[in-house]
Amino acid sequence: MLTADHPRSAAPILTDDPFGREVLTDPLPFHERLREAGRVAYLPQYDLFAMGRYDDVHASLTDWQTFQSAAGVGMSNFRKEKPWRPPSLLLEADPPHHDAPRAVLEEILSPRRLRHLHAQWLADAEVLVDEILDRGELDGAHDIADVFPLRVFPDAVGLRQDGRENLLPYGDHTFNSFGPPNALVQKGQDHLGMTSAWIAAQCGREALAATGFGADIWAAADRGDITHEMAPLIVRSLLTAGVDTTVHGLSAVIHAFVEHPDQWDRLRAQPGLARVAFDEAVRLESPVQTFFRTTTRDLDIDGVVIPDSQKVLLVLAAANRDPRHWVDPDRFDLSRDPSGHVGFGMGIHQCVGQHVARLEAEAVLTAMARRIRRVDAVGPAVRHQNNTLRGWKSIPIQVVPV
Ligand code: OVM
Repeated sequence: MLTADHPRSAAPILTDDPFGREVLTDPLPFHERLREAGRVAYLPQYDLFAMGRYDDVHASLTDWQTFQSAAGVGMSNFRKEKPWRPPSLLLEADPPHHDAPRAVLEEILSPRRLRHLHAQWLADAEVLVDEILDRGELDGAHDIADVFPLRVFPDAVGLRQDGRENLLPYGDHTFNSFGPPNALVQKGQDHLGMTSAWIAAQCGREALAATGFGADIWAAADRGDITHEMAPLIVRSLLTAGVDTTVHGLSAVIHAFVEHPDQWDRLRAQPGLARVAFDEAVRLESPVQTFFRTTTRDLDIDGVVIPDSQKVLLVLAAANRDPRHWVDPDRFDLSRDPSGHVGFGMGIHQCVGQHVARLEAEAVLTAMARRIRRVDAVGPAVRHQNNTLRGWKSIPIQVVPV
């Protein structure tokens, strides 16, 4: 095994580009090389370290003192480079600054506070399924996964109607920006000024409806749980992380069922498995493939020294298919217990919107399972390309009613 030419390290070297077209098109071979290389590998192209084994990714996500987020969770090191936008108060913050925004948003998005949305979202999903059945042939990515979050989430936040078409491009660009400044980031620069301005304009109290997640955030500022200066940035987090992620999570579970018709039969027989199915798809596909952390000290991992202030790429997707942790990891299997997957992260930054995502997925899958007997592919599915997200641009399907 080659060793890195890093002065204080002896990590196995991987020459893969995790953000190159080859890996983004089919990341699984890279994930296996990364796991098999050792507990940590060095990627000379970007001068960064990477981890892909479940135990190590899990341990790093949980150890926020050693693997900090405030220096950015993308490739850019905020200790050395200026962030492209004011850092997120949640994603790109460490305790103690992280704690108040996190506590506020966690309460607003808690299962108890979401309960009142359940019936409405199921009714919305049933309308969508009616429309789907009328068409017969459709695109599972475009007509289901893109559509449903955009119908329910902006209303739940309390956004105005016009301009909502900015949400997906803004999220997509943000997730591209966690990678290197490659062509995918370049592509987003043209409309970024307009899109960012629209997003910023929706974060103020006056732009938001009197009820909804947005108003709840401003009410928390009035109570003094956070400052009024923090409120718009916390609303921004909802608009950044709340749509593309669920879109790609939904496309993952739709694609998984197209590929595993036996599991669709199982869901129809037992619709209560909808939530398990969604989490199993999040494990299998990892809609958020990677996040970085930055070391706060020199650390030694089995003789491999990672110096202080180094970027470490945590490959959530590799951990979610690590055969050291999962039995038959490449199988989409509703009889598995997927809990413990790191598709939503782990530790203090674990996805604060996960209950919203699960409620959306439960609504869509429950409505589909009641009315749709089969979901058949009628053409090849086409991948969406993003430096961080993995999902589908197109899943051509035919739906057969019960
Ligand atoms: C944020 C944010 C942005 C992107 C992703 C994310 C997955 C959060 O602005 O807080 O979490």
